[in-house]
Amino acid sequence: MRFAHLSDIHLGFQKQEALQKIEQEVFEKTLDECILRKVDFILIPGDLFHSNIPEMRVQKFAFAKFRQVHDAEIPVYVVYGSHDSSPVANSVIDLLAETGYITKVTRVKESENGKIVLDFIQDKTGVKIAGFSGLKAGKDREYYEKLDRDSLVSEPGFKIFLFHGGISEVKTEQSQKGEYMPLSFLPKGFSYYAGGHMHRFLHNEYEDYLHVVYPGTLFSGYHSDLEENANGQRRGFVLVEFDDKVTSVDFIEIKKADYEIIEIDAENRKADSVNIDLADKVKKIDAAGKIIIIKVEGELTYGKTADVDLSAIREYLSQSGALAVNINKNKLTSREYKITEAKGKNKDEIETNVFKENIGELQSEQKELVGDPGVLLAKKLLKELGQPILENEKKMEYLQRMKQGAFGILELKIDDS
Ligand SMILES: [Mn+2]
Repeated sequence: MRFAHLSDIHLGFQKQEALQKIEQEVFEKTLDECILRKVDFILIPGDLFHSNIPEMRVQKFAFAKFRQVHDAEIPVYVVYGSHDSSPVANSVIDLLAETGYITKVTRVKESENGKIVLDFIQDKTGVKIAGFSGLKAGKDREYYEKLDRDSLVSEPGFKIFLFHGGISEVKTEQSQKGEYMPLSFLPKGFSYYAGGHMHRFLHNEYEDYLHVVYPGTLFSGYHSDLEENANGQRRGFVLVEFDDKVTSVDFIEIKKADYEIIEIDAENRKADSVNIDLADKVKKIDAAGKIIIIKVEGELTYGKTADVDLSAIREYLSQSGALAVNINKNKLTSREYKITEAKGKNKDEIETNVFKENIGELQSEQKELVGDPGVLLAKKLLKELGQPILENEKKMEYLQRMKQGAFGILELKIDDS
């Protein structure tokens, strides 16, 4: 018998059309592989979708695919991840569960002494499955602390535990940031621990926890995943063969795109020299049909970060037939103009000091933009733009309101044509 384990697909994450296409294709190809290999069931421990309500385009292709899996009589067992759950609203996961295409694993009974008792689901193969969803920010720990592990440990048979979250013991230096929980939070003695959340494939074995496995993302759920793809990180799902215990755990690679990555170290350089270097490196690669990742980091000695001009590079690359261009200059700073940290007793004072220090580094002939008037103006703008969207307000209306407010403060007329 065999089962497939996939996670962190983050359907709906991609914004560029070419990348959306790949996101869809790797998902479909993976489930096609599951059908082709006649797996007995599929496990998805979270972040199947990037948000609890992804756009209709995404829901449509996901439903179509899960219908095929359902028609092939392959059950799909799911727990929520941190991305596709919502503490207050329904999730597309719930719709898929209502149609019967997937089964939500977490069956919680709260016992009298405040312990959380989990029930098992039994698959037609006889395998017993229990699991815990990933929740947002800090809630996980609270629930795991209340988890009644004894009842889970004492259950006989081939058992699988589904979970979504990082484990301190499997964490490496390259692991993503965030919260990690101790391995001991998981119930001991299961045959397989199907993890989600870690975006790279990991298969670890411990004394009381055989086979703690994370398949990693299928394509990408963070921008850094694309960077890792470009640097050769394999992506795919996990195929597990078993009888009364696990007999093999194989990583099945699902390859979809070709990449080129250009990394520029801008440390101690001038913006102009970085631009020349970039143009040079971009001309040397064959961009056709590939995803191009550009990463510029370091501290410039001269020129603003905006002087590192990537729009021309983007234009050149798309004309050379690049499939998509992903640019990251989050870690690019400039000595000439750098946001300095400012202290203060309260929010208002900190804001004033941040603006004072940073505006102090600027020169402008427009007197209202510098000095004390500049600080006042910046604070007014910040207050205006800090307003949240109103309940029942449409996004377009909100954007319009923000624009009017901000332009009003700047005493600029807006062209609404
Ligand atoms: Mn994820």
